Amino acid sequence: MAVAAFIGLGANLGDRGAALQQALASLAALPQTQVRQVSSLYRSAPVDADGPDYLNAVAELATGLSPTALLQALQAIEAAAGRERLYRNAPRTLDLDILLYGDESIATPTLAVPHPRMGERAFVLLPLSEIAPVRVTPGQLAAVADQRIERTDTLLWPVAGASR
Ligand code: A4P
Ligand code: MG
Repeated sequence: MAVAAFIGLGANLGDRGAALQQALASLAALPQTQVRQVSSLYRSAPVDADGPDYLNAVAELATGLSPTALLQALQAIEAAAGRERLYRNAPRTLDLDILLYGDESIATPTLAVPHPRMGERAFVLLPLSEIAPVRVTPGQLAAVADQRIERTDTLLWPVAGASR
């Protein structure tokens, strides 16, 4: 049975917009997986990190892949985008994180869901609140109000803003 999984997309090196668009196409091509919704594209200051501004977005998938299989698929897409793991939070051509996987809580050495830091980050909470308002509280949004982020007019995906 398909599960609603929310994926955080980020890039702050190279042609960032093209990387996110290619990543969405790759997500849509995964087995047993559909892209249900994609948020607007946001530009954000690095949080706990250095380097250029990030482009960020959040996508909702309907997927029959297990959490582990989905994580492996995300890492393969990152690798294909030329992602290098130099050090933690290093600037990157593409970062794909599993934010939510249905209502599951997962805590293994390689996978933590919900993503442990998502509640502190405007670059996750704003795009997520656009496509899944019930998954974000007003208190969470208020707590990140000081982080620099702006919504862009770039259309990232044909289904942006589509209703479920
Ligand atoms: N891992 C555990 N849980 C998950 C999950 N839910 N989704 C493990 C994906 N991966 C998960 O990740 C390291 C390991 O985390 C993986 O091997 C996986 O087994 P990584 O992508 O190699 O390393 P990373 O990106 O440096 O770590 P991580 O945890 O993704 O970093 P964060 O905390 O997500 O921060 N500022 C702005 N404005 N925009 C951003 O997108 N991103 C980060 C990355 C920092 N600052 C940012 C942004
Ligand atoms: Mg990551």
